Amino acid sequence: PQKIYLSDYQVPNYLIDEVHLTFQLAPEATRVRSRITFRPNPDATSADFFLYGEQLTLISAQIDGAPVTPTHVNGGLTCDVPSAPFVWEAEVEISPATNTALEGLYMSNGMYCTQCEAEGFRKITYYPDRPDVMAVFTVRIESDLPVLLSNGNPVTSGDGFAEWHDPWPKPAYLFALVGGDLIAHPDRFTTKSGKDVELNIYVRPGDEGKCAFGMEALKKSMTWDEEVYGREYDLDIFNIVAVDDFNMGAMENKGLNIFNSSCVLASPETSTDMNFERIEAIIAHEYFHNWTGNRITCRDWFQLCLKEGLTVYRDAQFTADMRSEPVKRIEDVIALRARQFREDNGPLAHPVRPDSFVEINNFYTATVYEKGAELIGILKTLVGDADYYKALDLYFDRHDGDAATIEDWLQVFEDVTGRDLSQFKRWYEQAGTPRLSVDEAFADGTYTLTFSQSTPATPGQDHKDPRVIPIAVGLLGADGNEVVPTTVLEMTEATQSFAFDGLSAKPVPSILRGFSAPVILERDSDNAERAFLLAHDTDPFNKWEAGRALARAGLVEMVLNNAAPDGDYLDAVLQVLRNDDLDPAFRALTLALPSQDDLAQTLVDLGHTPDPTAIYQALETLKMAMATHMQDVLPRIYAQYQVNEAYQPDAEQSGARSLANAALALISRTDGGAAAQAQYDSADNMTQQLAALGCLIMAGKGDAATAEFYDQWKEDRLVIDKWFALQISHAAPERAAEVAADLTQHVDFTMKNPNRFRATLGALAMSPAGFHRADGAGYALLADWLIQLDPLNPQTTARMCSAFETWKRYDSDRQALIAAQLDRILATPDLSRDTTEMVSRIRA
Ligand code: BAL
Ligand code: ZN
Repeated sequence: PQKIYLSDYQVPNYLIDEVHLTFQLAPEATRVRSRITFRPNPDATSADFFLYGEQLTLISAQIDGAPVTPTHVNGGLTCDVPSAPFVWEAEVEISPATNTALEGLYMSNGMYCTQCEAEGFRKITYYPDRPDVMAVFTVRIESDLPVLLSNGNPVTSGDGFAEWHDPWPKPAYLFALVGGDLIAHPDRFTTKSGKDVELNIYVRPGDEGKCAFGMEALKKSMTWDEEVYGREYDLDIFNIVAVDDFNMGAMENKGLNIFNSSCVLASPETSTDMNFERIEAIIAHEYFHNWTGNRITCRDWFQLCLKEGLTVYRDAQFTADMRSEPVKRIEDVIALRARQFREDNGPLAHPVRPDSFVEINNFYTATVYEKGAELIGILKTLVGDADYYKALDLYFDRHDGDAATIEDWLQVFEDVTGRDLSQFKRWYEQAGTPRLSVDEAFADGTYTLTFSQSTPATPGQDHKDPRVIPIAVGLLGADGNEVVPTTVLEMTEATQSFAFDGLSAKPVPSILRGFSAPVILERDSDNAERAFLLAHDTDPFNKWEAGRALARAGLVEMVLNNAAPDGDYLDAVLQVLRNDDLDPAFRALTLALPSQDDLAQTLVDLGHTPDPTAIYQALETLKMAMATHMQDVLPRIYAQYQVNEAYQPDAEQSGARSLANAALALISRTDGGAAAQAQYDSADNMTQQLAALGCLIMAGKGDAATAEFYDQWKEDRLVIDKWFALQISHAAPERAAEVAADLTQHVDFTMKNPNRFRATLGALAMSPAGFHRADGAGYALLADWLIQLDPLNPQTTARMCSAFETWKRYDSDRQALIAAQLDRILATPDLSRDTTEMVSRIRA
């Protein structure tokens, strides 16, 4: 497959002023008529006219009203065109009902919907489908369906048709169309300048009771963006539509956001606290894209992080403001390490701004999104809050209506601050997670920290230059009091020392507070110091981090040397558990152990080959030790943190439930599942019902509840996704592959729904001990299903191949088994470009 390079970027040869589209919807024969006013781009170096188009049947084409016969070429068509502005008209036929790739116009449960990012619009009509070609769209939809939606404001509608006009020029990837028998959950919002906006969440009949939370989240997001970034909404209407079959979480189409139903529908009975938090964040994320993504878009797909990193950063700020800042930071760092560090450390590592790709869909990654967001955080730390917001104001002023680049973004900061950001730019260009090692010295009242940074080679990048790393440090005295509050050290060299004067004794450092940069801190520390920081650090992130480091160290000893659970760890965590002054959500996070995958990577970093079974067993042994060590306190905690008020998915209640459920998980290891059964029987919300079911399965008492759960929820597809995933994630490792295989035979399993596919095969891939079973059954099952899914849905198939990205960590037997599966996938006839690229990169 052909690689595309950032360095080959050329401006478009033709620009567009206006686009008129008419859709006559029919499941297998939708007609799309386009009328596009083109003009030559004065900056272009070529007059060639090329329109992308895939899976289209061209019915007719005209230029300035005269029929033309374009030449079909790979991926589109070319045509002789006038040298002055001209009108292109075409009619094509497409088949939404058979579009299982869920890209372009497709059908989901009788409803028409679209997904055009990144390059789906070319499956709708012939078009210069690239983000730097922006146009004003007018859309007419003809269909008997009661709800017909597109971007922008409604113009007119009548029996069997509706017209929409979007006054804001946009690239084709932000186009959207929906047609269906849908019900609106309506509301209104008044912007700060007094503009009245109609809001709707459209859902299929039966889901209308699950919209209220999403609507509140939308209104909160609109207010927050006005208050924090000064950004107001800019159309008369904002529509959200929930769709069951969707490859991503959601999509920020101008004025018509389309959501995976799992990312918008919520009710206490069917959604967990985590679901609620995630839905709030995704609604905010898509809404915030209206400015960071839509009003200012990307020049080309290499700049994807320009909109995604910034928008993830903004949604994280929003969640921190709505909920708890430290808890959000800890959750984000756990996810960053689990997904992005893992990616950065393996064959799929790529820069936050990649410089080449075969299939852009393969670059909607944790690196582009989450590391991209970390880079915004670094920049904000380096320039300070005031200059950050000044730079953002300038960015919105200067680039409103532009298709911009990372260079444009950095220039704004350079202009506001006078700083040279060329070294910072390396963060966008160099893949890999920097390792930061630390030496310390104390003499004559001066404490010196010496840091060294290095980044391992990544595919295609052997050499790495030092980056600018903001290292937030605080120092504590032996009595636990802070002697130096948080100070940001700006590291720019490969090795650099920083001195703190006037200290009466050697302090205990708290380094990388708030996780001030996405690096791996390599510091020789001992358990006494970790326990000290867990008890005394004033920085909540590093307090949690100390507990995690303590847990990790003990678990490594258990895996490698068959050590007993570390008593110091058990005591330290017990102190945290008992401390009612601490936020319950924070305590729950401290009680949670590093994941199997985290431990596998830790062992690799220490020079060992991880044994997935040994890691699983060490975690089980430690959990049992925690359950017995804390036996006297756990029932008190469990009882104390029951919520007696009506269910609210807010930070306070969900924090209490998370601590109570963490206690329940430990109690269930010693009480035979009695407490979990009681909770299961009385639960009136999904957070408690699902937690109890998980505990029952782990206690070997889950059969009856698993069957009951299915009977109760069999009509609710989102709850049944949870039912599929939980049985696999909580299965004993030796049984996980069989449980997953059995569930693929269940009447409710379908490969056509990405959520269900991920709930089944994705759950297996995310259960390391089960997935990495020594006989390769997990690998074979996943490969079987990826091979079956690929012809239907290449995008989801390709993304799920990342399950294999850690394969080189493991022993030679497992590597051989995985290599055989990767080769089998690659040898599949007609394998998609998406999957071919992913598997080839992993296999390399
Ligand atoms: N732009 C794709 C979905 C999202 O990041 O919001
Ligand atoms: Zn986004």
